[in-house]
Amino acid sequence: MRVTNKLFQPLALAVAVASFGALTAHAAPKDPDPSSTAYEGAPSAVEPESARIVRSPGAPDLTDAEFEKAKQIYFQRCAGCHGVLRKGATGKPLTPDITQERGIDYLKAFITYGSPAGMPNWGTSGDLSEDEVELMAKYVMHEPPQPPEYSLADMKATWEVIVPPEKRPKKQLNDLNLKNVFSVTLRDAGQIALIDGDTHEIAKIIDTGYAVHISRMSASGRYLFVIGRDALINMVDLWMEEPDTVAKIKVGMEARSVETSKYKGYEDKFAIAGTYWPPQFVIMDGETLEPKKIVGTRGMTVDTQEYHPEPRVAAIVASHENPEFIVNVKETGKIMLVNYEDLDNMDITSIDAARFLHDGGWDSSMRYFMTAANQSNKIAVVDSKDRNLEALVDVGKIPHPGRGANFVDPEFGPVWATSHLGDQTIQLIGTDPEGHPDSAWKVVRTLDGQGGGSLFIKTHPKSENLYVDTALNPAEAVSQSVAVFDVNNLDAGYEVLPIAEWADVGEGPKRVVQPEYNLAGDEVWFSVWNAKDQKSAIVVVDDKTRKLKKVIKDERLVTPTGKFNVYNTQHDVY
Ligand code: DHE
Repeated sequence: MRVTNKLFQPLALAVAVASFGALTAHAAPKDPDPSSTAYEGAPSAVEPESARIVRSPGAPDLTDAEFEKAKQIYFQRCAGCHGVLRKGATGKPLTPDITQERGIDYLKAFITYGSPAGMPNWGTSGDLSEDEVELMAKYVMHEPPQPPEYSLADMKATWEVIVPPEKRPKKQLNDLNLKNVFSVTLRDAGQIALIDGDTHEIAKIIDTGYAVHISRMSASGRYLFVIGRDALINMVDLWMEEPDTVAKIKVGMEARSVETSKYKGYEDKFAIAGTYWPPQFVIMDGETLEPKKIVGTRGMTVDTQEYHPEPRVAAIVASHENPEFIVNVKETGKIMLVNYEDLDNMDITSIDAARFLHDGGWDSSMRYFMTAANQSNKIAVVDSKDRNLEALVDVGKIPHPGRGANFVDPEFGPVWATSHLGDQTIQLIGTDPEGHPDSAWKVVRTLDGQGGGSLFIKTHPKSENLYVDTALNPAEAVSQSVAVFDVNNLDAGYEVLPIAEWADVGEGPKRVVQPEYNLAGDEVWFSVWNAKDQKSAIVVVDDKTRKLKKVIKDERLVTPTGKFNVYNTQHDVY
């Protein structure tokens, strides 16, 4: 099987690389980690037409039509790893000083055959024709075309308050048990589903941005914020008779993260969104999304201290200890503590962590922010109270915790755990410097899971189970099931739950992704993520018995991925 289905872009490569094993006619590169390549290699939401062509001395000339075609291919296939400006991210830098020195034949061979370090074999896989390989080799010898910037005026031009605050309900007008509602990402439909956690019924489908990504809750639990990869934010009022979008804004060309202020006295006051392009974040009014303050993230890297023109904004969390947002700046490796008390005299503390900051979450005390510097194979620990770096912990290959999982290890006390994209391990880091000083900020235990390609890990304060997905593992049996450990008996190993089999949705990749608990902590929900034109489902597991409780099937559930329980997201319970 070769997947060329554009509707299923982010996974196409993982599936394709995995299936090369069976197709011996194709010489697949010895990619040690196909899952992570596929994950990072998703298409960029930046519109190629918007990027200005720069013809460069020393590079083979291209016609305007060739430039346009190359830009399309680049933004679709390459920008996810090499960056919009080709300064290097997961993939190597491809600036003309480097590419012109390598020369056209070298570049053609590289694009055709790939590399053991993870560059896909675009030519031999048949994804790019010989002409396209040559075109891309010539294209990368020119200066990277730069997409436009995005200013306050640009944002304001897209900003819409659909229902102004004074016209919104004064109390909840529907009879949903809001604390147990789930906002479910319907990725390729550009929608979210609000699912009633008590009845397992879809309460409402709401249109959102393109390739919608995550949901976050306001501190009061009333407003739901949803961001698409196209940087469109929808603010949904859950108190309305029929919850719906009350404000929206496009904050850039490509984005992944949104959050709202949670510090005492600032509940629902501000929202923040970070963008991949342009590299910046914006602070907005928490009730209307009016953009207030844009801050650029371009600057020097933490290690070599060289200028990076495109440091993307990854995870953002709201501090509970100070009136601050904590912002991961991916390519420079800096964590910014952004104080929102006085936006005209803004106080920003920049913490040097490690490059390629990505996702993360709080420890159980909600004082320490634990975040993955994924390609550096480290977890950075930020003390949000003292406002500094507490530790940098070496972990396995490409940690990917989501928000991580907090529980009490029988031997080492409170721990926060991460799984990995690049290996099969789950690692537990001690998080209690007062009560268990010997374990603090150390990997105290390493568990073996089903395999690499793990994206998310989850438990709940009321549960004794720790669930680990392996959504991007190349082996079907592994990507379609999850491992579950008993947190009181970790040495006993794991049980495998065949989630996709339980869903019984028929053909397709059916990747099982992102465990999420309900309010009571007695059910855990999994997405069975199929292609857009195939059947997907949500599988609800009884946490006590680890048995199937319910399969939520509905033709409106197109490509479900992330699920965000209102209460758990509002209170950072994980
Ligand atoms: Fe995500 C969180 C970036 C691909 C599902 N993802 C995040 C965060 C970042 C990020 C920075 C943390 C946000 C925060 O906490 O503020 N994701 C990226 C990418 O750059 C990447 C690798 C490639 C891309 O081009 O987008 C990517 N992500 C994916 C997927 O393919 C996933 C699996 C399916 C999908 O819906 O697109 C996916 N990402 C998620 C989910 C979360 C997330 C479900 C939130 C997890 C949570 O529990 O909080």
